[in-house]
Amino acid sequence: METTVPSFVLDAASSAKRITVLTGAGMSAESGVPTFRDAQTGLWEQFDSEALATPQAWDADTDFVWACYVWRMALVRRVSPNAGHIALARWQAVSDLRIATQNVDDLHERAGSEVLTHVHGSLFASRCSGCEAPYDAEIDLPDEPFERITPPVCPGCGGAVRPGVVWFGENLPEGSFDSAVDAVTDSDLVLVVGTSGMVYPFAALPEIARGGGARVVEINPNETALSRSLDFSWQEGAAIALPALVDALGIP
Ligand code: BV8
Ligand code: ZN
Repeated sequence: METTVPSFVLDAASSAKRITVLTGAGMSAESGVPTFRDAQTGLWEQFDSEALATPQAWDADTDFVWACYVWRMALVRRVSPNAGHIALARWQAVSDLRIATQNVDDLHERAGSEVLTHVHGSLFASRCSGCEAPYDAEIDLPDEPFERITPPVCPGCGGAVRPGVVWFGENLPEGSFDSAVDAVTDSDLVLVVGTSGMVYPFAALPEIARGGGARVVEINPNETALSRSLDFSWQEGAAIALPALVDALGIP
């Protein structure tokens, strides 16, 4: 069944010279990656994802938290970019389109997109929790989830290797938030795709975009904390809406 692109969205996208797309976990949902606030799958079902994504959880039970992130790496390695990721790559190939994502997966890149910034880091950028040195050795990804895995140790200082993600209470990577602010304040159109808009400072970007004169459109099947403060809320999934929009723009 053909998806109709709302006229507000099509007009804004057709006339936009510079576009920034802000993505959250919903962008990867149709690839089979559970969103951040969906109940954690499997072993971690009974744990609140926010409680797990903290330095306190890591200090309290390093092997448990490392096992959780190794499982998420394995899961992302098993899935593929969805039609939404691919549509953004098609669009970026012919337009001034930047992507700033909260997602720690690499599905935008695997679809062929260039990502301006991963404000919450990356699952595949493990580093030493002591000296911060990047850890580039292969990490064994299991076929099924393990409750506890002892993380590798840093060859340089013997510190425990940690996931390359930003936990709650940790600062964003140097300059990442500023580059996202520069992008949205320099755009005519900002798309906010697949985020509940609850995590700051990223969730402040749509408001900052509007302050900079951009039209801001949300693509999300559900209403969110941001819905009322945007120009248009398109209640549709990313893997449906984005291909329909890119097709309607006549992009190959
Ligand atoms: C920081 C990595 C200082 C780990 C994550 C005010 C200002 C500054 C900070 C704060 C503040 N108030 C509170 C804070 C502290 C905190 C915070 O925001 N807490 C929240 C809970 C209130 N923030 C921090 O600690 C941040 N650090 O602030 O440092 C600072 C201050 C100023 C400037 C710079 C620095 C660090 C936060 C980073 C936390 N780490 N991830 C990991 O992944 O394990 S955040 C985590 O949540 C993920 O990255 C995720 O992307 C992110 C947001 O979640 P969403 O992406 O929105 O996902 P969610 O599941 O919530 O929603 C999915 C959505 O998709 C839903 O709406 C659903 O309807 C939709 N959807 C479903 N299917 C589809 C779909 N949409 C489209 N298509 C579909 N098919
Ligand atoms: Zn080290």
